[in-house]
Amino acid sequence: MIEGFIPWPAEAAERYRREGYWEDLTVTDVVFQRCDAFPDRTAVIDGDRALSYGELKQRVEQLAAQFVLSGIEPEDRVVVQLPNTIEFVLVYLALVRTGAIPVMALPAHRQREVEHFVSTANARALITTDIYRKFDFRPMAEAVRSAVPSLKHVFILGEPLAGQISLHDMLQAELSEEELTKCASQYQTPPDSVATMLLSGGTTSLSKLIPRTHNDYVLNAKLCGEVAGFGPETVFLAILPLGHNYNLASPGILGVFYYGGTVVVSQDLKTEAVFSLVEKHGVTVIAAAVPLITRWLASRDEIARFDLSSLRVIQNGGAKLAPELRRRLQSSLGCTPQEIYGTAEGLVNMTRLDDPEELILESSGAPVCEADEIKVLGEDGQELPDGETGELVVRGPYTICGYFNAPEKNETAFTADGFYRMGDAVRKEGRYVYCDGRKQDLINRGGEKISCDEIESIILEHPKVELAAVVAMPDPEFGEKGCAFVQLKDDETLTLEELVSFLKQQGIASFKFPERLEVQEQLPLSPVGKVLKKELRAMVTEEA
Ligand code: DBH
Repeated sequence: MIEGFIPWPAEAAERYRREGYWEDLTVTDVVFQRCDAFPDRTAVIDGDRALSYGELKQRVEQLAAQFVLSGIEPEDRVVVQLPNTIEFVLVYLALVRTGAIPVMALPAHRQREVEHFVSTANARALITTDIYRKFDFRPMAEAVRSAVPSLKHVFILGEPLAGQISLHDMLQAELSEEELTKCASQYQTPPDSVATMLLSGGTTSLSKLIPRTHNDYVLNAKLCGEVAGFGPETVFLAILPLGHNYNLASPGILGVFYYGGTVVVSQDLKTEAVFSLVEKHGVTVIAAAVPLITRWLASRDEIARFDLSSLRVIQNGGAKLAPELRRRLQSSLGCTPQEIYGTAEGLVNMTRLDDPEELILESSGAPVCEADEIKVLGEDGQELPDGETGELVVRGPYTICGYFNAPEKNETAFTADGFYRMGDAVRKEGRYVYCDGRKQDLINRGGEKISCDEIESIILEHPKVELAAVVAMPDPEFGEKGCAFVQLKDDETLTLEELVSFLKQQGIASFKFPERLEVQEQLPLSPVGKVLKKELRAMVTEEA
């Protein structure tokens, strides 16, 4: 067991095994079972390229061996930052197959963030791409390598720089069965060991690492896939970043593989591109989020040109979709909306496809597992009755018992009896939860959670800034965007452009940049000197 990982208490683990939630299979065990059962079915489509399940297994086995030959060992952490491609799928499964632990960064992350992931995970390798969306990741990878001594290997999808390893070359290599078997003898994948590390939604400053075991992640994918109605005829379109828990396993690509369906991966979010893929491949379900759905509903005429007869379900994750928009998905696109309210730390709530209308339109769903214990707590930490709003907490067979290597954070992130605090204000009616808002100081920008604290501390590094507060402002498309309030040093001025260019230099993802700046003579303070964010939030909300 790697140091810094907190397993379930022995009694809980024993129960989850006894009751069949944990099957002692690894993530690649279950994927390979499907590969062996239906080798000719299509597993993944990416543009003009496709892999059958049989080919998927072969390619994963080849690449896994290449990783071992490059010096990657079981339990090594490997930060993966790749766009939605077939290679993403191969790299992810190949690492997991060997017992190395992929740490799922996003293509939007920049140096400051990647460096944080590499150093917190104590990662041995980084796998990224050459140029994506006009950004060159190769020099960034080198800068991270110079800053973090644990980082030995940099693998590049595309053209590597000197000293970097070409993923393409590794994917071309063909080892014999004998050589593959020899490499496989070095794999170590106990099912209760860590299979993957996900990133927390930046609730307090920089993201924490979320260790997910094989047993719990397989269960996560299996149950979410079941509630999504996945089967061999499923054609799932993945356009949001695959490194997010939502598209990776909730139900995501692992949920599809569990049931032998087909995944179409794409990086193109343009409405026309999305719906031409739906038509071309007979997509049955899309994993979407509020900004995309808002755009689709606003461009129904454009969409109507495509044959959407295959499309059954549009999933919404990341932030709550307004009931009226869910209704419009039914009436204009003829789809069932499926609300997915989950967290990378574990618990996933989903509406059921055959739920009564009221639940489908209004609720945030119910836990996917009967063994998920959920409670709503009041300010005093006592459980509240149904219908009253408080904080949702959870314990269960696929919810973590601690962040990786973060003892201080773990003190506050869990209750004394080991329930994880979701950080959202919800109320509950039986097993169904209803999201009412936020408890934590973050911005939910169309599903991407931005920590206000993280951005404030960077803005405070600006030489002209005396005091800063970042708050959520309402946005018709994204739900929320960030607005920065600053108090400047004497006689200084600051524009939004200047602020953004400063943040860019600091190497953070652009989705975190505030999209409005308010310079104030004096920020409102409480008697103890805390910025009164409530007032600032009220101010931007009123103006919007
Ligand atoms: O927002 C999320 O983190 C999220 C959304 C939907 C998630 O982790 C999930 C489903 O599993």
